Amino acid sequence: MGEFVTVLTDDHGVATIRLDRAPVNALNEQVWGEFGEAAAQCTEDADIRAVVLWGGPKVFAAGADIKYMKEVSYQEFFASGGGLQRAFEALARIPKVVIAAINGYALGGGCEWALTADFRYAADNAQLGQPEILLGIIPGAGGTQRLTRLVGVAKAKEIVYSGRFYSAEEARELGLVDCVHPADEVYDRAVETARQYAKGPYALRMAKKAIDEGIEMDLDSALRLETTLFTATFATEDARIGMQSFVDSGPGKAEFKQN
Ligand code: DAK
Repeated sequence: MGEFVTVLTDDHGVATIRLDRAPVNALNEQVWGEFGEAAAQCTEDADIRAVVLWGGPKVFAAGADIKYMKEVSYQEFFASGGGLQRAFEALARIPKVVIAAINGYALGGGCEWALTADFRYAADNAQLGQPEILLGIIPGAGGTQRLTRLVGVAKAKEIVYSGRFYSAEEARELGLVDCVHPADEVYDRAVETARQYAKGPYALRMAKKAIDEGIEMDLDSALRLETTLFTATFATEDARIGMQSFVDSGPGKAEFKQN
């Protein structure tokens, strides 16, 4: 358990990675270290089958701690070797379904934290953006890369160049969030969906790997990766369970063991 980042798992195999650093969940070096530990726990713990990222009911995260960051030199950031990117990379690589539940602000590094998830569920009061340009810097933990892959080049440029805040509804239109819920429901909705995925087959891991790693490759290599992972699903018990269940009882009734 970290001081600012905790992992709480419910009875359905859904872990919540909760950030709690008042007043606005600003990210400092300690937070990104704790994100890395939380990502490792969610990756390695077999009882965790899906994950929700949450900053609590008021604010998701207002970005890197500017009061800390303004004292950091080029040499110091260079020497620390991208600790935040490494933590976000570890979160993005969790081989389970991850959903960000966003209340309030998700700005800068906060928006980039949400970009490590498979899906973003926003509260109707959420505001998202990459305002780094207004500080004289650029996004440095996925806001020029994961964002671009998610919403496309032109929309990413608009978000990054303008530095403006987007309402939940605008963010949904841009493709930055997947759905918008009332603020007091968004976390529960994310958990509800995560519980559904938590019952899914081991093949969900293969699907995530095929999509996330495939998008970084040329098409031919990506299709080969897909073939390899498709074939690998036949080594799982879940594939036997899924196909036998279809033959016996029709579609969608299989109860998977996740192995
Ligand atoms: N850092 C530190 N303190 C912050 C903060 C932040 N990001 N955001 C807000 N605060 C503090 C405010 O200074 C204020 O503190 P006190 O004055 O009470 O001491 C308190 O939180 C409440 O803020 P406000 O009074 O401003 O409250 P409002 O409701 O009026 O506005 C706001 C809330 C979140 C809209 C506003 O504070 C705001 O615009 N905040 C800045 C958002 C921002 O620019 N975020 C991007 C930060 S840059 C890295 C890679 C990536 C990054 C860093 C490193 N490496 C590879 C190493 C990421 C960079 C960023 O995220």
